[in-house]
Amino acid sequence: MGLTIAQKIIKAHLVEGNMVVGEDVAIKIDQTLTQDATGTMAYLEFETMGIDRVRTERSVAYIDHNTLQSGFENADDHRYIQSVCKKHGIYFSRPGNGICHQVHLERFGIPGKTLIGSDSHTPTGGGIGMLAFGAGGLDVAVAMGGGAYHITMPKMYKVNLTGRLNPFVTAKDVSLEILRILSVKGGVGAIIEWGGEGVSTLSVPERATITNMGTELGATTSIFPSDEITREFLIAQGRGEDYVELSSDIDAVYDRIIDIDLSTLEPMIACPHSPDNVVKVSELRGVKVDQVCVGSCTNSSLLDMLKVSALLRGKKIDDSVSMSVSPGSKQVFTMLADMGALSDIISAGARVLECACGPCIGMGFSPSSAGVSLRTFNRNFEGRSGTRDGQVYLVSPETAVAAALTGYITDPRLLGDMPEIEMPETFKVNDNAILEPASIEDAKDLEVVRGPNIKPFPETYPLLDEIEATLTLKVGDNITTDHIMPAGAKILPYRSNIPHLSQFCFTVCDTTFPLRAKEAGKSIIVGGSNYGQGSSREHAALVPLYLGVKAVVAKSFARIHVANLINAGILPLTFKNESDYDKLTQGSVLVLENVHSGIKSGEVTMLDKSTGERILLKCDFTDRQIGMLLEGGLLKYTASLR
Ligand code: MIC
Ligand code: SF4
Repeated sequence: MGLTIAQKIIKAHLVEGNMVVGEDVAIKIDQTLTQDATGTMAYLEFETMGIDRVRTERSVAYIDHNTLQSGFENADDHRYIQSVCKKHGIYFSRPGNGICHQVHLERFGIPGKTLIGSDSHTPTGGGIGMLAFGAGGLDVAVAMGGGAYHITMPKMYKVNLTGRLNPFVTAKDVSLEILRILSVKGGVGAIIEWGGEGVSTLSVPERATITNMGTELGATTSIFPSDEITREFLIAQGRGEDYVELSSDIDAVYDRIIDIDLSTLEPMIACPHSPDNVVKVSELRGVKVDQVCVGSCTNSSLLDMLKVSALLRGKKIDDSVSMSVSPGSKQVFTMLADMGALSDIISAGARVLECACGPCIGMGFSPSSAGVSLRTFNRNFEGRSGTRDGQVYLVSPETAVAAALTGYITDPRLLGDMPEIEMPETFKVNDNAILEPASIEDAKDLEVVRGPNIKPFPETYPLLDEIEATLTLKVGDNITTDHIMPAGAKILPYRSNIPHLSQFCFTVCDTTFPLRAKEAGKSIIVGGSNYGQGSSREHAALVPLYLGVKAVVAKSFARIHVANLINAGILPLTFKNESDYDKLTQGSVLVLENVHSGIKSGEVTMLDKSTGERILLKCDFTDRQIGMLLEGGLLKYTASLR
């Protein structure tokens, strides 16, 4: 039987397990990346492992999330990360050098290699044929130490592309279309492989827009073949030697095939507050827009920016709209300037922001009260923009410009003819903002610098056989990690200070939760389906751990979050019978019985003391996961093996 591209890469990196769907496989990791909002914790975890030097082929730390520096906190974290990198063999991408996924694609991505990153959009690397996964910081720390990465062997989906995109219809619209078809849960447990003759019409940055947003499908990852287009991209980056061809076998077997004819697609838009709430732009024509943001790891490539600049050339943004443009990298930014395209953006009245995540994670540029914001980003979860009642829509750069010019949601095809975009043959390569680590010899004498904002990792505890705890919070379906542990300008600077962060845990859903959880001492959280979707932030597990959360009982979990819960020693269980969810009331006292034998047999009984009823819960843990849960998380488990 033939293999898919992903299966070929997994096979070449397999360390443990059989490649049977649903079984645990451990794979060797060639590259890692971190960003600063998750990186501080990841490097603190790496340091506790006592390993001198990273054991990967390439590890890179990016500073791109926390760049506001409204106090000493971010600057301290940056300094800490920079010093850790120098000492332990990690490349350090300075603040201003760009968004991790954009820079990694440009400068480090290699087809056929494996990559894990402490950021859920690491699958962006799939655009260049990498098998790239988002993971919690602890998993990234283990990989930096040379440990394998464990995943449940995924199903294989193929999206078969035919035809070619029409003018004003873009890779972003392809992403939104697949979200419309599959929903935010539709990719769970699957790797999405993009193939078919339509693939050759898409450039690497366009492919990367699509693999980037595969994260919003809940997919394990997404990947494109590596072909002539990939080779040209690598040559243009001065890295032609990194090219390898990658394709699936003709007789590769897929669990599901979805056909998309690119020529039939129209501009699409995701409405508040979910990336799968997708309709055609033409259906929303006439909705007033207050703000437009172009950028983020989804749409900040040179191609995206050149399109924006060409459409803005000689025009003026509507008086009622505030527009921001954040180029994805220093390379994109300098090339925009050199090509004269930046001045078209500035002259039209856009506010140019630095090369960073910025408004995407609520670091400034929040919309006005109930303001309508059209963003080229990948997530529009409630409150994420920093404005609680902000109405965020996700669109392509073309649709964003159409709204900026007219003040209303507008089908970009009404803008007239799409200007011809001349892509340069080579990219301007200047890696002077990527600092190399010290040599092994020099590293010995280097000190790691810690600021006062870095607080110790929360204590984890061995799993009790009987857990009596209060149901302190009952939430519904599709709870995101932005609900569990919000980000934004006021909170993000404290990513290395779990006690401080704990005041904000779940406050998007219930402002009284942190206090109630503390008072209860031990808590159980009950959730609906797809609990923990969205980001990879392990803080969405570490902060509940700090607040005494012992278990989460849900209808189903998102992949990275469930791994983070287990890494933190919090027990994730699902309902055997989903209708039992309705029987539980917030405030009841629950008892998980015979937990030690239950997690091995796959069934745990939960007594609801307020009704006297027993509810059956299930789990399907690997031996390694059972080990982690019993010991109190991954760090203690790893120590127990020594
Ligand atoms: C996001 O887009 O939600 C983030 C911020 O990049 C997160 C990481 C984080 O919370 O630090 C992600 O996607 O994993
Ligand atoms: Fe940054 Fe937004 Fe991309 Fe997350 S999704 S890495 S916050 S740009």
